[in-house]
Parts: sequence; C-alpha cells; structure tokens
Amino acid sequence: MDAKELKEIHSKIIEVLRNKESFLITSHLRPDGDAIGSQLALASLLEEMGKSIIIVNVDPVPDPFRFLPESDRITNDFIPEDPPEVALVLDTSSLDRTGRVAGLVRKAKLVINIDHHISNEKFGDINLIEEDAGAVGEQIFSLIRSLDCPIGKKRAVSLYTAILTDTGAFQYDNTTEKTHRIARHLLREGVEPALITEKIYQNVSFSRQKLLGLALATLRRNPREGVGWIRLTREMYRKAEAKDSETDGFINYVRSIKGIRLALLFQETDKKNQVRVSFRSSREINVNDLAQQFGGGGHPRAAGCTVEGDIEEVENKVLAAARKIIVTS
Ligand SMILES: [Mn+2]
Repeated sequence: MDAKELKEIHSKIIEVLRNKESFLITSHLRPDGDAIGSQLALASLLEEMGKSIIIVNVDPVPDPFRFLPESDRITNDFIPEDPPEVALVLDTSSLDRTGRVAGLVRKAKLVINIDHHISNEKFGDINLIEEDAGAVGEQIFSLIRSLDCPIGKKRAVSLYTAILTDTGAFQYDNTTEKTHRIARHLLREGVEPALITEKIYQNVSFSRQKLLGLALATLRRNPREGVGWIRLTREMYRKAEAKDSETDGFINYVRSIKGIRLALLFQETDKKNQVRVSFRSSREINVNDLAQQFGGGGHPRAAGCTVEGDIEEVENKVLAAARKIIVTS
C-alpha cells in the first residue's frame, strides 16, 4: 500500500470514528498481546471521544496481559441488545477467526478490518491491511496520530505490549525502523520497558514450564532439511495441569535451534481428532503458503492452521507438505 492509499483509508476510518456512536471491538480466537493491546488502546481512544464501546473476544485475556489497563473490560460472552453500528475487527485474517463473535460483527452496519496478516481476506467495508506493519499496535498508533489525539501513558503501555509481543521483543524480521520509532515515542509517553518485559516474560506459571518440559522432550528433527518439531497432547496438559492458552512461545525453542529453518508445533485441541499446527521459519521459507494448504494462514515467517486427524496422521501429512516446500525454496 502506498502512502496516498494509506492516507485515504485513514481518513475514511477517522470519519467513521468521529461520526458513529456505538462500536464493537473484537479480535481473534486465543488472543495474543497484539490483539489485546491494540483493542485496549483503541477502546480507550473511542471512550475519550465519548463513544459507546464493547470489547468482546471469544477467549479470555491470557494471564500475562491482565496487567494492562482496563483489560477486565474485555468480555467473552456479552451480547448487546442492539447490534453496534460499527464493528472494528483487529489482527484477524478472516472473520471466522473471531469465533462466534462473527455473528455480532455481521449485524453491524459497518465493518472495519485492521490487520497486518498477509493472508487477510479483506472482509471489511473498510480494510486497513498493512503487511509490513510489525503489529496491529503500530497501525493503531498511526491511526491515533492521524486523529491528532494524544497517545498518553495508558494507551502507550497497551501499544508497547502489542508491538513488543508481535515482534518477539524486537527480534523478528517484522521489526523495522518504524517499529523502533514508534517504540521511542511510547517510551517518551512514560512506558517503562523493563517493567512490561517483567510482567510478560518473567511471570510464567509453574504449569506452563512443566508443560514446556514435556513438549521439549518430544523434540525431533530432520537435520538434512533443517526441520524441527514438537508435539503437545491432551495427556501432557493433564500431567502438567496446564491450560491451552499457556503454550505461547513454545515453538521458538524449536525455531532457535542451530540449523533449523522450519519449526513446527503440533498440539491436540480439546476436540477429538483435531490438531493445531504452528509454523515458524527462516527467511527463505514461506509458511503462510504452507499453512494455506491446510486452510490456515498468517505471516510469511509465522503462520498456523488447524487440521483434522489424529496427531500422528497430521504430523505425517504436514511434514510431507513442508518437505515439498523446502525442496523448492
Ligand atoms: Mn498481530
């Protein structure tokens, strides 16, 4: 998207934010730091503009993000009597990724889709899709700036969290000069990076670490192809007394191994015969393409999909497809 196009879309969104009164803000299943942080920053802005807002996600706010200002305002089952005028869908590549909130989104008069996934289906009436944004948090930051509204410390903390988590603490290749420029601005608004890092990364539950140990014990690789993978079964969750939402970051332990170009995580969902697959890759392998073969998607270096079948079967199928992609890249 060029600067002119971006400006046009910004003005369209700003017009809606100024002129409409009721807003639903939603995001994807199993929300991450970018989803939650972006939602809270946008909600706080709209509230200051005197709008009526509801923030609804299918799944709860993960523990590490509960420290964010007003995170308790995100509900999981709130159904308003009247559908909102405008639905803002953040960080979500396709509408079905909002789970049953999709029904509510469809009832809105206008849908605004703000996202940075390359696989975004542009389901909104207005689509602000910036594939080169490190996080939706960056997009919300720019939007607030174009509105000429102050960022303020509260919103800065939420946006910093969004950007920090989606760039893997400024480590992934979606980290740009702009990312750091925005971070600098947020620090000037009073964000204390060490404090946020501590809340998010040094606050891990015992059960999550137990689960990580069990998952890493399943580590396998194909050294010739540079592929590594781990699995998570329901049995492991039971053993560790861990929750589904506690696996964030597991795949990075595989991705960071010397010689691994493609990392995969296979995890059984709570549905029988269903496996969620996460992908992380190095520069030359496009995992968005790979995930799309199985009905998923995401970013070129980070993507996911959900596949029916038992874990053994799914592993074989997905690893075979991965091998094909590796041979050609
Ligand atoms: Mn994101």
